[in-house]
Amino acid sequence: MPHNLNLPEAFNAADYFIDRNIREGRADKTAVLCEERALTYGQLRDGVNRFGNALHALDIRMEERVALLLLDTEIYPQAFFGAIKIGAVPVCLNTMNRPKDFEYYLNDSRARVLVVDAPLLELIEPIRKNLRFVKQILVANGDAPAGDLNLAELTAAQSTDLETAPTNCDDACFWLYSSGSTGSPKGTIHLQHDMVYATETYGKQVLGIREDDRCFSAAKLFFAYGLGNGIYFPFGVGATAIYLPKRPTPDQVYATIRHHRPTLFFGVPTLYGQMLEAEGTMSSVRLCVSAGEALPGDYINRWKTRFGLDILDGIGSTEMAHIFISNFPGDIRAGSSGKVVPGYEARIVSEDLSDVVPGEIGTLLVKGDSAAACYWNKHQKSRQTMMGHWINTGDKYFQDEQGYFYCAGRSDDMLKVGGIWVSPNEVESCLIQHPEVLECAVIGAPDEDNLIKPMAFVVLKTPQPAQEAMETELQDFVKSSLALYKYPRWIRFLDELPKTATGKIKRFELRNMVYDPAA
Ligand code: 3UK
Repeated sequence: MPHNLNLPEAFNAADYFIDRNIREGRADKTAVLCEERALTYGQLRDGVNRFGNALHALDIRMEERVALLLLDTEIYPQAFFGAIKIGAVPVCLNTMNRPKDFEYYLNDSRARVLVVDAPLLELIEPIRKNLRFVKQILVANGDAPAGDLNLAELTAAQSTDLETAPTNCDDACFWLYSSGSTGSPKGTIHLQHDMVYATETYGKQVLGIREDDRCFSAAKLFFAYGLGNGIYFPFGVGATAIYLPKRPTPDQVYATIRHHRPTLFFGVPTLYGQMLEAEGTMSSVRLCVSAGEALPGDYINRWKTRFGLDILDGIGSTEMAHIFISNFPGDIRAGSSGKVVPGYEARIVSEDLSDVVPGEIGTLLVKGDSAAACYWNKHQKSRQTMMGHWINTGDKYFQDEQGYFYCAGRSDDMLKVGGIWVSPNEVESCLIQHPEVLECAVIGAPDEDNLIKPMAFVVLKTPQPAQEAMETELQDFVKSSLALYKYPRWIRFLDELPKTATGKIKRFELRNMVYDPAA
């Protein structure tokens, strides 16, 4: 057995996270709260089974992909585990992306079914004719156009009995797309046992998650982070999940907390920053978690002063499914990512893969059985990242003498913006398409709270006196073709970009201009 969970070879994650709760007597316990709606574990199981039967009716087989483009509602876990229960493989898609991104995900994954929330259907219409493998679109939470099927009508006609597919504990279970600095996003293949491993390690041993917890993740379910917080941690212990379908503004988040009274709260650093500026209560919450990018230490202190609550910062990744290095309750170092989560191992290595000494910066490698098997159809990238048992995070880290890990940037140019990847390359390729742009370069620059946002350096074909108007025009240009969070928050116009003798842009000089304005 490659992992130490003692799972049987014949294992299906939907049986573990859904049916087991029924066998253990939780049929009448609340599994999901969403706005004014509540679903018991019994109702959740029925919904999962109906969805699985609906896929059977559409002739979906084991191993085929089922793409989910869904808001955070009670439909999400039903579709996710309904697919898994029949051995099909849900692919969770980021709802903030643009139509051409979805064309890529759907054709790359070869998903045969797409389940889309009615308000998101407009993201699919422009590329519908380019979808080479999707044979049926199911519309959730609203009307379906001719040719598509209404999910509620389809599932209402199905039985609530469904046999679990005979999957192996090492079968593919779900995919998430992860972006890289160059090339296309990578379909990251997670196995049936991965969610169990993350629950047993981070979920139980860091969060101490219990049956009476109520989990509210402002980070959406389509992120690896939100998927654990809102689906497999709560269902792994028979707890209750709280979903917010709307955009997680501080007001929406505080209102949800007041209404549904979570005990565990999960957010990204930018949200904590916004919540510190807004009115609200956290009175029901026992513990807060931050991940996605480094949490400014100042937020931890201000949060503690205002609410008397700790925020646990921890680093996780799509490839590892969830958090593998974290601060612990009662053991928090503001500004650090904390210590290794039991069940994982971490190394910081130099270029020759030898371990560095404490204080020295190196590349962070991590080992643990929630690691993805590989990337779909990306052999070289899989080889570079999945190094046997060790996964290369691409992060630069150092460890202090006490064993706390500190983030020190990336080994590629990738940026984390509001906890989500932005590839400077992608923003540059977009900007260069503007007729006035001769050359450009994008780097990360700190905002007033020291959180990173994209900044562009642009050389115009003809110098413009009205730079502010041009800045707005270029920002709008990026916003119109890329996901909103990717646009450059600042644009600086230069006469030329600093380059090496071989013509490569000297990004470090651009960074110096930002961090040391005198340079
Ligand atoms: C960075 C952090 C400093 C780091 C994620 C929790 O973020 C998640 O997954 P992604 O694949 O990105 C992974 C990368 O993000 N990062 C994440 N957390 C931190 N850097 N401090 C942190 N606390 O570069 C990492 O390699 O989007 C987070 C759980 C599951 C996740 N997938």
